Amino acid sequence: MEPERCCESGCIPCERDRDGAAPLDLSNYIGGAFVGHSGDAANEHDWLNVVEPATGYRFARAPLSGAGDVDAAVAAARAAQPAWGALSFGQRADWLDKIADALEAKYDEIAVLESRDTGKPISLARAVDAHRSVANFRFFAGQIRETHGGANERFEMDDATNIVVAKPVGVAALITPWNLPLYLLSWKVAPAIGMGNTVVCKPSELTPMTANLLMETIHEVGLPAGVVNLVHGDGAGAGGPLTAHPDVDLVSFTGGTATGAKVAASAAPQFKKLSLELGGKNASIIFDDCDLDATVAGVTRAAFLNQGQVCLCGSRILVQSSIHDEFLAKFVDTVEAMKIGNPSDESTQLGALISPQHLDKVSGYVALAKEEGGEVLTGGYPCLPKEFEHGNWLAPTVIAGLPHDSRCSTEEIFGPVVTVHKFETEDEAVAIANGTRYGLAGSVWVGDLDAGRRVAEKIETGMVWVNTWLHRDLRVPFGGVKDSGVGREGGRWSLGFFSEPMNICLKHD
Ligand code: TXE
Repeated sequence: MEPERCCESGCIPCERDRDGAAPLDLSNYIGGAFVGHSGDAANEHDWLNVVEPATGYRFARAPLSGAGDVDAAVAAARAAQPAWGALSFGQRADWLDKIADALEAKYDEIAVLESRDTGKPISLARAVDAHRSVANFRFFAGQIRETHGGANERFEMDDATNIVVAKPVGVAALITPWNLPLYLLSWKVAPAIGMGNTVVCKPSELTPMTANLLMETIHEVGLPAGVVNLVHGDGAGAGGPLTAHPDVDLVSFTGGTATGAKVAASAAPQFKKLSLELGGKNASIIFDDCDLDATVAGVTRAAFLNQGQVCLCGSRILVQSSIHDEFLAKFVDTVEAMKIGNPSDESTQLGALISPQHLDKVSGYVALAKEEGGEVLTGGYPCLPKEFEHGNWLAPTVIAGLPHDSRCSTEEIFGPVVTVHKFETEDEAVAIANGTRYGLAGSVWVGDLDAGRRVAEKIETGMVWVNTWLHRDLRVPFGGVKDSGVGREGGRWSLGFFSEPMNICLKHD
């Protein structure tokens, strides 16, 4: 099927203000105050436009901050760190709970803002983004309180006792992407401050709204000034100076692999603690003894949740040859029945892609798939009401017949596009699954759980689900191998990353 834009004018999405309404101007949050940035507020070029992906309307502007703003935020964080780090784990856990309570009161506001800012369906923004953002603060409050920051280990010798204490690292830079804005920011802020660090957040310039809401919430609950700071801006102007800043001790980054390499290069000479959660090209491996209907439902969700813009999405579907045709027929039917459109409609299952540039990238891969010999079984530009003609839309797209080592089958597309491949044996499935530079996640769909476990262990990734996908327990390690990143966060791995373990050896009399 040939993708075609159904917009009458055939124009590309563009930025406009709805009914001439003035956009909301956001501020940085530094040292406990909302402050203007160092740019010229009267100059349009010193702002970043925040645009609804579904309609192309601009609705806010974020400051295009620079190195001076980063310096101010890092200085505020540094000044606040000693007093904050001196609180007990229990006291800091109480603060995390206060933030969770205040965020929970804004549950619907989070969902509406996130849906508007990212183009994702409101039902998803509520169930996933709003829910997890609150849960992240609550979970880390509980874990830090229960484990005293994980620092309760003792090692006895005949003549001495070793105790291990977890000390704060210092000032943490937290850099987040646009696909799960508050979900991922809260995943970093909660353990970072819970362990006694102070932080400077740099959210994606494409989706700054809920980061702003988090700062408002933190301000309302009265968190001590400087513990959490936020600088808006792009990667070159704000992200780069932040990761390279000599007074930043730790960098936690989630984003694209190419950007991750730049972040690593700037952090390495100063030996900063570093965690990189990068891209993925995850396989969903389907064996012929699976429960086919449950598998079709699970694999569809894994492929297209958040328009396929989740690093964990199963964008390569490997099917055992004996059920390949039956699976494919059911899968395509299921995909074509998905409801795409108005993100604020409760029944919508698929929303818009994040930006016109990203839509171009994703549709470029669909064009490439045809050059590489693939057949597009379903997809294209959806026909939507006129209100959405300037949005970034692409119907869920299924491509078959591609070589498993083609570019479309091995490179991260990060959109509603999946490739389907046939395999005969377990070894072949594992070889195809491992045939990319990425190694973040994967799923196995199988009747025999022992076989599922065996296959899972052979896959070179940080996480594999068997007969499920994105079934998250916040206590488990989260992260990838190969080009999908370095380090683990989640549960005690987050507490470990956001602290320095120190050994104190007490010699007995
Ligand atoms: O992300 P970027 P982009 C993948 C996906 C996507 C690609 C690029 O394939 O197509 O990455 O997306 C900040 N120093 N993922 O360009 O650029 C930036 O401002 C410090 C997967 O939107 O990686 C933003 O806050 N920071 C991913 C954050 O990095 C810099 C989710 C992420 O932006 C910087 C998103 C620099 N030099 C995209 N340059 C996932 N793992 O889920 C940019 N930034």
